Order: sequence, then structure tokens, then C-alpha cells
Amino acid sequence: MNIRVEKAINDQIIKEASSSQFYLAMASWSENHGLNGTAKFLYAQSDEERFHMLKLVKFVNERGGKAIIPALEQPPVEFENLENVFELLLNHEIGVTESINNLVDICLQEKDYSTHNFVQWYVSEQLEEEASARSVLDKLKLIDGDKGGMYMFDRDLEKATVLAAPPTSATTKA
Ligand code: OFO
Repeated sequence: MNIRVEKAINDQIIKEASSSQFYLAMASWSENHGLNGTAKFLYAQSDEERFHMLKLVKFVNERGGKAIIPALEQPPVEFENLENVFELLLNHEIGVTESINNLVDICLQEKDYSTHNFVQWYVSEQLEEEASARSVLDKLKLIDGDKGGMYMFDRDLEKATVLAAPPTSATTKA
């Protein structure tokens, strides 16, 4: 496997694993603040990020490279409020999108078209995740801390949560 592409995917593995940890911390905070629907949504997001990481691990190994499982920094324990949680989540996703775009660039520079093709799945996934984070944040801004609104928001988010299935190989859809 092309060394530069392998390194860029290993860097992306760190990002996906960190996303999973970050969202897990947000889920746990939400659960401790009585926001069970939000917690369910964020636990599912955390699982999804882990699947994104796994897909990359499997891809590198299946291509004859070596996936590196990283040590991770501890995510925050406290958040200001729910709006702050989703602002952080959106900003985090914007950063991950930049990193995926960088990976796409490297694939093109190295003429690694099969990895480029594989990475397109992440390009669309990032579009969806940014859109979803923006729409949740817009709702929270509308509610503006109203208790009744927060109750409905939390209940709606629980209903909207679809748990992701784990990939069995790099080419299986997560
Ligand atoms: Fe892995 O999709 Fe977001 O970060």
C-alpha cells in the first residue's frame, strides 16, 4: 500500500476514534442530566464513529498495510449546556470533513484511485453528519432553553435514533 496514503488513513483512524470517545463523553453527560433521548442519540453517534474507524482499520489491513490502533486523549467531562454540546459536535465534524478532504487530496496526488473510491463513502457521510448536527443545533436555538421545548426535543431525538450496524469488512456499508 502507498506509504503516504497509509499514513493519512492511520491519521484518520485517530480522528474517528477520537470522535467516538468525544461523543461517548457527550452521551454520558446527557444521561447524567436526565436527557435520555439525547443520550441515546449520542451513544448511537459514538458507535457510528467507532464503525467508521473499524472500516478504515479493515481497509488498511486488507490492502496489505498496517493499521495502528491509537491511544486517545481524555474527552471533557463537563459541558456548559446542550447547545454547547451540539456546537462542539458540529465544529468537530467540520474538522473531520477537512481531514477527509485532505485524505482525498493525498489519494489523488499519489494516484491511488481505489482508495480514492473507498474514501468517497466518508465524503458523503460527512455531508450527512454536518447537516444533521446543524439541524439539531437550529432546533436548540429555537427552543432557547424553554423547559417544555427541551422535553419535546429530547423525546424527538430518542425517536429519531437509529442504531448503526457494524461493518464486517472495509467494503461493507456501516
Ligand atoms: Fe466519522 O463521521 Fe463524523 O466524525
